[in-house]
Amino acid sequence: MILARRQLLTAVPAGLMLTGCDALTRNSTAKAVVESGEQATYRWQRLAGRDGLAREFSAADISPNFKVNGTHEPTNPEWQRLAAGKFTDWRLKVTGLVQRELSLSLPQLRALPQRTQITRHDCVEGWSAIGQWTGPQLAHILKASGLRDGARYIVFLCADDYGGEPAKGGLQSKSRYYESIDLVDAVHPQTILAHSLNGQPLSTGNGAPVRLRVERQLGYKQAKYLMQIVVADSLAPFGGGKGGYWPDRGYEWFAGT
Ligand SMILES: Nc1nc2c(c(=O)[nH]1)N[C@H]1C(S)=C(S)[C@@H](COP(=O)(O)O)O[C@H]1N2
Ligand SMILES: [Mo]
Repeated sequence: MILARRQLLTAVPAGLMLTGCDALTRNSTAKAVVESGEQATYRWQRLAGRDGLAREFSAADISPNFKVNGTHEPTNPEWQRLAAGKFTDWRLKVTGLVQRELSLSLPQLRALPQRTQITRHDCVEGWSAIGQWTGPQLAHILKASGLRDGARYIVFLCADDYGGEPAKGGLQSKSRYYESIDLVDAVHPQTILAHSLNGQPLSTGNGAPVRLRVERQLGYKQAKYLMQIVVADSLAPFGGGKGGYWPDRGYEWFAGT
């Protein structure tokens, strides 16, 4: 199944691999093929592999340079102010269908049990990088907040406004980056809120101070510059309603690898 998915991605003619995360969506045939692959992968993971782990690598496999993609540095004044203060005032808010709202500082996130994992990040643009990520499991945070009836999705709100590129379908305006996952991925052991890459605090480019790692999905799901987590029963109220910045522009919401 995993191989079939990769073959679908690599089967797209090189000429379609232009720039940005839109390469696949420029061709409707390629899009249809990829969409059927996405749905098959979603069903496969949900029915057969709920707890299946993404492959983990050894320290020797770590890429010397983890490419920065998408936003390189948020221009949002609030994020700029927090960065200038070394993120001591940064708080991750956890709101929505929770029993207790949370507001977590970096030291609080670091005080939770930590998971370190060396995984491969695959971007739809056609590049990959292997990195070692460290942070608390999202499951621990959701255990602390509790979930209320109706909770179905975890939505991640980021600090950056990313500009839509004219060639893409769907919404084109500059808008806030966000992403979302279902509860199966939310409680998966490899779903962490990473504050470190290769043993160092996240660089600005790689998503400081904290980013999502949801290792069984593609690069665009790995939301950087996290500000808030919302537990929701529907994706309709967020952004363009499709569950993420790139899903609003034609990408699959479930981006299984
Ligand atoms: N907030 C935010 N998260 C983001 C992006 C972004 O532009 N803004 N780009 C996505 C894409 S397409 C990829 S491939 C990865 C890139 O992460 P990196 O810069 O650490 O390589 O982040 C994803 N998460
Ligand atoms: Mo990407």
